[in-house]
Amino acid sequence: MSLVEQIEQLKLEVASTQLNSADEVEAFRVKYLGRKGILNDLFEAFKAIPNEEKKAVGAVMNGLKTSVQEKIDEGSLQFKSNKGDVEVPDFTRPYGEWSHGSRHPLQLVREEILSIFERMGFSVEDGPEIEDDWHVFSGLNFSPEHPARDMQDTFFVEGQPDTVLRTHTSSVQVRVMETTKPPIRIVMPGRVYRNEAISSRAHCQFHQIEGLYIDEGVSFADMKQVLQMFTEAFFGKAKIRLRPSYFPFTEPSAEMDVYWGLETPADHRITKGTGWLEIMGCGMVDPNVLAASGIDSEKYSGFAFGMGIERIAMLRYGVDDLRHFFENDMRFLSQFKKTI
Ligand code: 2NL
Repeated sequence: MSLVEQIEQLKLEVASTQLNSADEVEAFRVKYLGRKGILNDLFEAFKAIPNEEKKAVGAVMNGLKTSVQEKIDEGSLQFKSNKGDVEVPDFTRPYGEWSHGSRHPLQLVREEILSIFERMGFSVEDGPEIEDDWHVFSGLNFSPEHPARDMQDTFFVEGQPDTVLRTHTSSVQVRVMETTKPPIRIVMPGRVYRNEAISSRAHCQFHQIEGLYIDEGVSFADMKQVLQMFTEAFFGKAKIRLRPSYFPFTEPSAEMDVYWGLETPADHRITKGTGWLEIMGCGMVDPNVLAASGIDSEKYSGFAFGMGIERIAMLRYGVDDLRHFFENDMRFLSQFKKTI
């Protein structure tokens, strides 16, 4: 029998072999591929044949080797060895690298502010961002020619002159006043829109928290006390001052400053050398605003306030550029990770 015939014979044998256990697979492997196995014998014989026949014989030999290997692969897949070398996972082990996300700094600040007011008896209200003129302007004592109604300042829904993106969250407070009998004690967080076409970098979205407190006999002194308690709870700074100001929806109106101090160079920079920082606007709700929502302004009075969350977050975390809040750069955001 020639070498080629011998190999062809072996191929048939391999093809008809049935491997029925892991042991049989291993025995088969040793028989064919072992150090003293059939393929090594054939290789020895191969060395002796004339050079001009080597190419043809080599090809048939390779064919045999491939079918042997296939048989072994097939068998070992079917009869996986389980002689204790399979590691059984310990399901009670704690998961190793659990990477938690982080909450957005604006969200952290928002939650902290809300929880301070909730502890003082305020409840949180929510409302639509797409509003009508009444809830954003007219119901809040804005005169028909007030500049905030200008296309330059407010986004209008195309073709619908009565539909705007709210420019402050007071619109929700109007909705609550229309449907609720005092006492009203609410805080209203949310996104607001301004059409600030000053530069391509200008931001058109901001976040605000506004508050409203209406009851019989609510005074300016009550407002001052509530805002002072808030400032102390949030910033840990107790000294505030109120400066006269103007808003269409409050009378009298004021800006509230907190005494930040002048200890570090940064304090000098952010307070422009004064030590004082403006935190929010506030005032006694204008009787016209109460009346517009059907609240008896002879019987009830109230105060309201509003602050920008971005500004407060910049102060809290020492962020020097508003754009960090909107770019979603992981190097910025991951600094607000809390460990659980
Ligand atoms: C600011 C100033 C303020 C209000 C918001 C308000 C709401 C109602 C009635 C009266 Cl329903 N007033 N809100 C009052 C004073 C100031 O915000 O600088 N915000 C960023």
